[in-house]
Amino acid sequence: MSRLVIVSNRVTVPEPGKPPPPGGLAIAVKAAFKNRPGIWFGWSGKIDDNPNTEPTVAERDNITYVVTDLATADYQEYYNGFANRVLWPILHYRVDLAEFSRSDLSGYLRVNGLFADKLSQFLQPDDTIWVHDYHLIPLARELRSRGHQNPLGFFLHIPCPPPDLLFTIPRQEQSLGVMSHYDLIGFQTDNDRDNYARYLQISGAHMGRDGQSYQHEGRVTRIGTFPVGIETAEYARDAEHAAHSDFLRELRESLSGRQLFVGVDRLDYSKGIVHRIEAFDHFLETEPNWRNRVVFLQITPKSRAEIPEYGDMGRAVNELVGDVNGRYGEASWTPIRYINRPYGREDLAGIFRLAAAALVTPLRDGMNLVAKEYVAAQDAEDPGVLILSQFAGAAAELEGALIVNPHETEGMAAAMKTALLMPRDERKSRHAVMYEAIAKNDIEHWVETFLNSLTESKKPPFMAQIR
Ligand code: ADQ
Repeated sequence: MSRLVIVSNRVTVPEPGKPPPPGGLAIAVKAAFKNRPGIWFGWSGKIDDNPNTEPTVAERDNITYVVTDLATADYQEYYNGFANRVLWPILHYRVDLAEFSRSDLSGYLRVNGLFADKLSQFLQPDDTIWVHDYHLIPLARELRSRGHQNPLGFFLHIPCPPPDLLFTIPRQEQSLGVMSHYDLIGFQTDNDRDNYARYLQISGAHMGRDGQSYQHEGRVTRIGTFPVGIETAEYARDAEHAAHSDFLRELRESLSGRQLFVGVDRLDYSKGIVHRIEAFDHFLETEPNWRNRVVFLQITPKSRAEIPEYGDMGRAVNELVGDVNGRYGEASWTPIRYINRPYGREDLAGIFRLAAAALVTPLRDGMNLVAKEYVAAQDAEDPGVLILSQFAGAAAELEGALIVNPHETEGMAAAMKTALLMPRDERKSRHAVMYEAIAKNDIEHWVETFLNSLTESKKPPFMAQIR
């Protein structure tokens, strides 16, 4: 078996007793190493302005973590700049929030070159290289230009919008346009993949007959859909176990028989937290009978705090939570419990199991693992209800959810009431179809199908399909 080399922006070397930072990508990627030895390469999360510092290497389980620091300018231009103020908003359909500067783009390209330089010394010719997410789109070109001919795959964890939006990325030919150096590009949904295929067509790419591959300078790149999953069976076990913990007992007691709604998201404008709270507000306003009978627990660790749009959004949420609690709250009841902290996986799984409904209502999301974790955590005999945005990639798979449009306050409020009143039989049948989907398409399935497809991409019969 060839070694697997995974590259992602941020790599956290596990420390005993320290929970990993919340984030869907790291959780998914870690699972790829389960039965494979390999290297996980990326940014350490530290800033160091000495250009000669060598990457740090640490072994944990069967993973070799290789992490490198970033200089202040790199961090600002690559991470806080082009990746998170241009690519993240535009790929989440928020052109209005994008802030472009040429120096940020050159910082982005420079850091991709730097990653390629630092990674090169660790690569062997038969390694399979899998690059993750929008921070590292040009990495394949950088690696190829340093002579690496390894199988090279890329997976985009976030959405891919239609071409009109992609073309708003200034100088997009330098970022999105250099993906032909990969052998395989994976997307979360068919919609994302098809959007990228149309972008390629409009850009004049030489498409294969199947519409899912293209050729550039003698290299064939395949595109495909690989919806990311979770460790479904393990998660379900954790949730069952957590149901008996002291933590859960305390939480259950604190509810005094009230129903629980749960929302779990990084603090990010794509997650629709403001819209969700407005809908809960509307629900309490129009359904006075439910006041004092339901608690909404929103768990939201802060992320990307140095980017102004994130600070603005954090303040908007604080204000709204205070407003709703002030208007409806009573001495013995706080309608919204709002927490800016990560929780351990087991505690979170237990919270999901206890909750009558999960509010997973992003304005856009590549997939959204919280939706899948909520389904996995339920008691199949008495499951809760998933309220899910039609704009989460997960909506394509989770047909048993109550699908909502997060831009329609009344519709979301109505779904909250429907969830609370849904008969057990309907909850069970909805849950059963969703559980079946996430058990089949679990994380192992995602890893296997992507890596098999990457191996296939290198084989001659596939190459012959190109006109
Ligand atoms: P994220 O935007 O980070 O991921 P998501 O898929 O929901 O979003 O994953 C978040 C993960 O962090 C979940 O596993 C969740 O349990 C965990 N988490 C969130 N808040 C937490 C908290 N307070 N405490 C502990 N854990 C917490 C990106 C894309 C998604 C895509 C994933 C994976 O934006 O669309 O699903 O990558 O591809």
